[in-house]
Amino acid sequence: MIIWQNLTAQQQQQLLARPAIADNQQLSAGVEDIITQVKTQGDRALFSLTEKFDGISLSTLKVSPAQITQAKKALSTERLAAINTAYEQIKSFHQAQQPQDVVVETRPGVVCTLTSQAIESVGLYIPAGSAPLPSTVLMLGVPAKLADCARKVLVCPPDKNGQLADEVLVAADLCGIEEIYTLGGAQAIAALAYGTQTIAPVCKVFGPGNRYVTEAKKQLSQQVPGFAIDMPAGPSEVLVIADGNSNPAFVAADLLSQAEHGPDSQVVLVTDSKALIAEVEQALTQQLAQLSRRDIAEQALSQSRLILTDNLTTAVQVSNQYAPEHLIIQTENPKALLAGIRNAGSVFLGAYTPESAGDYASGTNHVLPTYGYSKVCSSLSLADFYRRFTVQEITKAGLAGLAPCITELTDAEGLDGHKRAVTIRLEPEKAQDIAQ
Ligand code: HSO
Ligand code: ZN
Repeated sequence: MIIWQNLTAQQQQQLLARPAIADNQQLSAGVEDIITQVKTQGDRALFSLTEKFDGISLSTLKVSPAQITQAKKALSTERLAAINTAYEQIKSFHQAQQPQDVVVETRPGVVCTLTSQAIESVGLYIPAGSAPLPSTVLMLGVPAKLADCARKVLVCPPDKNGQLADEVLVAADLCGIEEIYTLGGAQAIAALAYGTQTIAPVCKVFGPGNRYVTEAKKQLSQQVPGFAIDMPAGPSEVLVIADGNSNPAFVAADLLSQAEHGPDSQVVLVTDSKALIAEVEQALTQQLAQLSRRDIAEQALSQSRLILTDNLTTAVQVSNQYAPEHLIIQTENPKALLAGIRNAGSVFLGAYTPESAGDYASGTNHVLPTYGYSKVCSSLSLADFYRRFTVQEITKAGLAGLAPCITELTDAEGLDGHKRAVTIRLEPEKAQDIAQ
């Protein structure tokens, strides 16, 4: 247990610092090499890198429609129904986010519009490290479908038999994704950025991935003109704010649900109740023993922090300083604390709102800023699948009204050409003189 007010400001900062991503130089050099291979050798590199990293020699990268039909047949009715229910709920929340045009007549005869257009081609990266994530297919595929992106390309690393999970294929099909490739890692991102003989390049890539994928996204977004990424990503994390009324078993279960993602997952509890910390510790030990992924969860827990604060206001401050990906507030009156929350990717209020709900099926997106980026980045939403641009139209009278303001400012900047582009339109005779 850590007593927050016994620490100096520096110690507090250190306590909340994310572990540095190890091996950085080696990692970036390795990824650079993969990118070069894909850029220069195309498909040939994709096959050889898949053999090297996934241990499987594939004869084709593209998933066929027959494989999707097969996947649908292979799944139980219950599983198909669950995928459908999650799909519908995620769709319902994202559909309501359709961007609206903004049209303003800023002065008579001057009309400015802000409008949106779907990004033409998008790449959706689905991780399959320790388990395939069909839920991520829905989180990326549903908004891509709703935005009506013309090309939606899904990539996912193969399993030991060179296959993608049936659930991944079924979810992709629901989202209307017609291009699916059995391809993962940095090589998949490089293929999406540069294109190969089989895979045409896309404009923007979305989705979480391991550190190789994240590094490839970073490098390629800097090196390929016009290639964008959704957001920087780090290991998944949760912070729970709880008080003496919280159910320790619920709190422990939430911490463990995050811890089981990976050994580098971060879990933090901040509470004003010393008794709760002791109870949560006990519940953690008890529940950990029952988890199939207890080894992974245990490693993550060894880096966990159980922090005691004087009161809940300080707990909120600690959360704002940490800026968690997920914030669960399990206090007597969680809404009262919400007003003070500044930085969090997604907030879960009350004892009956586990993170698992948002991870799978409540409707919110589970692709969220991690590693402190929730201070500046937003959770993934429909808007990320659009680009916004402005349109303006001005009448002659509108321009006449605007001219004194523009010409005064062109004078200030010494830009005669800009001034003329206005005055020439308002003095037609003079315009002819210049033309002669
Ligand atoms: N908690 C993860 C998402 C996820 N959980 C997928 C289960 N499946 C990152 O937000
Ligand atoms: Zn999760």
